[in-house]
Parts: sequence; C-alpha cells; structure tokens
Amino acid sequence: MACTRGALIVLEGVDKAGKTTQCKRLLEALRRSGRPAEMMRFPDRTTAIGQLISAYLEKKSDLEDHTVHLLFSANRWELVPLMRKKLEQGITLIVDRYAFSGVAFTSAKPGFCLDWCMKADVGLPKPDLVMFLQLSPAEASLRGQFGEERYETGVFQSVVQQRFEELRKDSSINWQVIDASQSVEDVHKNITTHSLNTVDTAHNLPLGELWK
Ligand code: FDM
Repeated sequence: MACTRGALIVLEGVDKAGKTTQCKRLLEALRRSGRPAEMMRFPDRTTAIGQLISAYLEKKSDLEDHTVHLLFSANRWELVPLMRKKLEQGITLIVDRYAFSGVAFTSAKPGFCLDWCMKADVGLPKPDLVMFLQLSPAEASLRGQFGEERYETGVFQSVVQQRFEELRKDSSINWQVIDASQSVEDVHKNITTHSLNTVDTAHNLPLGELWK
C-alpha cells in the first residue's frame, strides 16, 4: 500500500532568529496549499515534565545539568506516540526546536560532549528536513535585549551557535541553512519552498530514526 504520511519539519536556530514567527507563517502556507499541518514546540511546557523544565528555565527551580538534559529528552519521547499518529494520518508536523537544541544547549555547558548529549535522543522520529535559521550574534543583538530566562545571554548563545555548527556537519540529516537576516517575507518564501518539496517527497518514504 502506498504510504501517505505527513512530513516532520524542524526549525532550529539561536535566540531571536525568528523561529516561532516562521513556524506560524509556514503552518498557514501549508494549510492554504491544501496540505494538512500542525505545529508543535519543544520544550512542550504543558505536560508534567514540561512544567519542571519551564520552572527551571524561569529560574524558579534549580536542576542538576544531566537531569535537566534528560528531562528535555523525556519531554520529546513522551510526545512520540502522538507525533507518529499524526504523521501516519498524513499531517505534516512543523516543530519549533527538537533534539538539536537539546544537544546544542547542554553541550554548551562545561563538561558535556556532543556524543553524550545525543544519546538520549537516538531513535526519535527523524526529521525529513531541519532548517537552521542562521543569524550572527551581532545581528541578533540588533533585534533587542535577551529575555530573563536561563540561557538568554550573548556569551552562552555564541557557544550554542558553535555547537549547532558541529551538529550541521552530520550529513545523515537534511540540514538547510536559511539566512535569517533577510526580511520576514523572504525568509518565509525560502522556508516554504524547502518545505513544499519535502512534504511532497516524504509521502513515499518511511519515517527514519534519528542518529541511528
Ligand atoms: N532548550 C530547548 C534546551 O536547553 N534543551 C532542549 O532540548 C530544548 C528543546 O530551552 F533556551 C532550551 C532552548 C531555550 C529554551 O526556549 C526554550 P523557548 O523560548 O521556549 O524556545
């Protein structure tokens, strides 16, 4: 029987790159083109695990670094059954951050290597497309101050940026780097083109397993 699944599309990037805005624009564009789509974001702060993560990010609680890394991963795993179900129903998922953020942010902390950080996410549904919204730290700072949450500092974000660069060397992932310094409209057009191609080819391909 022909496979008619939806595509798993991830947007990644450092703070202020415009991921959330672009996810919403892409969702509208896919729906307008007649392709069923839904948006998800990680961390999903609505679950019990997500609330632990949210309190940590808001600095209302402290968690040991390995522990919080595993919670971020558990927060993805707990949503896998739902993700699979939607993809099988032919719904394309547009995901704001995924395991790549998980690895880039934890491995930016002292004493963590990429390899250890990737382990907990091995076997997650593999994205058909990962778009990295590229923005230099200088351009990001022109877009205003960082917020109050944990990790929202220029120094930490530039280490995160380097970790993403290392992750992008992995040719088993369909990375597309998008120049996020362009106008919102131009970034949107670029993202939509990549996504439409992906949705139309993913229909006939089995869903892969991440980093396996
Ligand atoms: N973050 C996000 C992680 O450290 N690990 C993860 O696995 C994920 C998905 O949490 F600073 C970080 C990245 C960011 C914060 O912020 C979540 P937003 O504003 O909700 O995306």
